Amino acid sequence: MKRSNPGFSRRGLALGGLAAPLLAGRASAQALPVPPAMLEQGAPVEAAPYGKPAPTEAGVVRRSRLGAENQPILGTAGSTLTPHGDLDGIITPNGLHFLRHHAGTPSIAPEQHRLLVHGLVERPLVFTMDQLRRFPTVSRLHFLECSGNTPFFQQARIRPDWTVQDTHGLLSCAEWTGVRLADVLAEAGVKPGAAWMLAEGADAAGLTRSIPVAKALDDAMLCWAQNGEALRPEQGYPLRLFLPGYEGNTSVKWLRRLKLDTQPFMTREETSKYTSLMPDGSAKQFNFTMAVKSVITRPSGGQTMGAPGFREISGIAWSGRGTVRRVEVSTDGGATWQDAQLQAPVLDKCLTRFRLPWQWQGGPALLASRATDSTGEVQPTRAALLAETGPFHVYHYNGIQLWQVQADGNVRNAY
Ligand SMILES: Nc1nc2c(c(=O)[nH]1)N[C@H]1C(S)=C(S)[C@@H](COP(=O)(O)O)O[C@H]1N2
Ligand SMILES: [Mo]
Repeated sequence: MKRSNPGFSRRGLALGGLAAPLLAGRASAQALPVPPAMLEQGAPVEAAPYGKPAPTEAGVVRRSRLGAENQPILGTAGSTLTPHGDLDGIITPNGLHFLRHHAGTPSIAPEQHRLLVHGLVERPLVFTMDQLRRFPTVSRLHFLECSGNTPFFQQARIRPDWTVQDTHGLLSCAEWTGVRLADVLAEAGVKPGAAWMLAEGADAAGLTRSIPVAKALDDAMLCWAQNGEALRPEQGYPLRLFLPGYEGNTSVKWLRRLKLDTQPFMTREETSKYTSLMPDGSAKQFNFTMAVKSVITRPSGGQTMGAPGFREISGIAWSGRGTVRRVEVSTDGGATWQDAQLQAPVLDKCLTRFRLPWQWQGGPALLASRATDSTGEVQPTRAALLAETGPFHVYHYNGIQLWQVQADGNVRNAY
């Protein structure tokens, strides 16, 4: 079941301006029927030991990208996407955090889980979960984005019926809790010359990446909680590495081993995969940081506008390099731009919600958003990005997303 335009068509607002009445031609309060109340007792409190969304929200779910069904991928080596068109604010509920697995979700008993820290350290150490929890704890809000989010794809494979879930669903944002990796490494004692750290997962993929020790000592975390509760099994229970602002692949789930050395380890995921082929035939390797990016989530692909009048344009912006400084919105395909409001909090390497009031006249409109981050970097157009990267690029697409509002009120993907 798929909801088209949740919350958007429902609000058939027809404001003549922000100060005008919400709904033109509404009846006086006395003539309005009182909304019905339930006379019988509702479901008992014990019926919901762990709360779930209302049954009528059952269409707000993760799913794979439209068109991906035809790709010969294994069910354990796949991904499902966060439905950003149905969400608001900046936090992704745990049940809707996107999934990307290379060999499915392993089932790990936390009391049996161990983290080995070895290589160029004074004292090789093995930690239990209880021992890790004795370090000082930190909680931080950060986005996590797969570098394959928003595929480059040749124009022919891009579908006009894609929603923001299809185009930007390999992105989520949560409050992550754990310990600073720097504290754990201090316990082991980093030896001089240690410049790279291997991080290895306990899943069947044995996913391994080389991380600069500078990042490990900066803001890296070893996490066991997400939005206040234990990590979901799919997010790496009982322990995951979290590297704020880095491509999602490096935040190794089900983390079991860290090894320090002078050189990168040249694993499969950083040689044959997760590199970017450039037009001159060379490949970008260790391209970690996610660049500045934004997308309008409402109105967006698959939604319908309803009656002409007032609409709020709303979306999310983020940068792996710092905070979002500015988001501009265009309703004419980039000919003119207006500054959107950034809703607090605006945090480091975190989703930022932006909003802009808009009068939709009822005709076609081409919506776009353009973010600038705290380093001054501006989100490029698709054309500018393709000119720079060439046709073989797969990862790190951060181009401006266009949504076509049609005269009939349907919204379509137009990038
Ligand atoms: N051990 C392990 N870690 C992993 C993966 C994996 O398959 N195995 N997938 C990576 C990829 S490609 C991404 S984008 C993120 C996705 O994290 P999520 O599933 O919690 O959203 O985890 C990364 N860490
Ligand atoms: Mo990924």
